[in-house]
Amino acid sequence: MRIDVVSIFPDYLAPLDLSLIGKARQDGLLELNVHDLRSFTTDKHRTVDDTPYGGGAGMVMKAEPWAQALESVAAAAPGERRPVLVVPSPAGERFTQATAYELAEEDQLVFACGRYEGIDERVIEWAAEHFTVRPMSLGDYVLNGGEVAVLAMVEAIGRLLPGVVGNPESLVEESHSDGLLEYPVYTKPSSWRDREVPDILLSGNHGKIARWRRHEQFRRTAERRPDLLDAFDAGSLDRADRAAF
Ligand code: 6GU
Repeated sequence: MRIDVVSIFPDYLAPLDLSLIGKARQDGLLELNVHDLRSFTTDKHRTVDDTPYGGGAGMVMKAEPWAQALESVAAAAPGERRPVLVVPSPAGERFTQATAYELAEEDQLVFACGRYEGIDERVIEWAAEHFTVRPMSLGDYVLNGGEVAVLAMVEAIGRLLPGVVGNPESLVEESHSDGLLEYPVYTKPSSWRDREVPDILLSGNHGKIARWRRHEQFRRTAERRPDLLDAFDAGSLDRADRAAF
């Protein structure tokens, strides 16, 4: 997969050199390029923003530097398929684990990090000629710009690429992979500061352990994220699930 990120703060994306994603880049599993939007300006002051038509607070990102940047990265498209342009915005569609799985199937993702009050809307319309455009939000709160959201989205997508996570089984049994939160986990010692690991986990009975974990998933989800249970596909419940539910 190829990922291009366009930002006026390329240094914000430096953590993508580290850890799992940094290793994936070193191993050639992921090609990731960060571009400075200002390098696509032509004026002396490298201007990327201007005042909003209609008035109001703040500044709006100008269209032409974005068009230059996006044309440049689209020209480098690695595959036959049109690249996906992800536009991080609190006004976007919600980014979920399902979105991460979808985007992990693409040949090229381009992330357009807006700042200020956003990017001139005509860029988003025009970009649909070259890209599949996906405005995406992490959740219902406001960040100062798209960069931190891109760190989160690239990590969520990158770890799903083949070979990036050493043991692919760890992707199966994690929160949100099956619509429920993860069960609690414990390690040695079995007794710590007068707190015991649940007996069942020491029993060696793997059938019982699996049922206990499933039950804990439902209990936790009901307590912390009841909205997920509303959306949970009741048709996929097996008999043990129904008992736990
Ligand atoms: Cl993707 N961008 C910004 N600027 N704020 C956000 C967000 C994204 N998701 C939640 N808040």
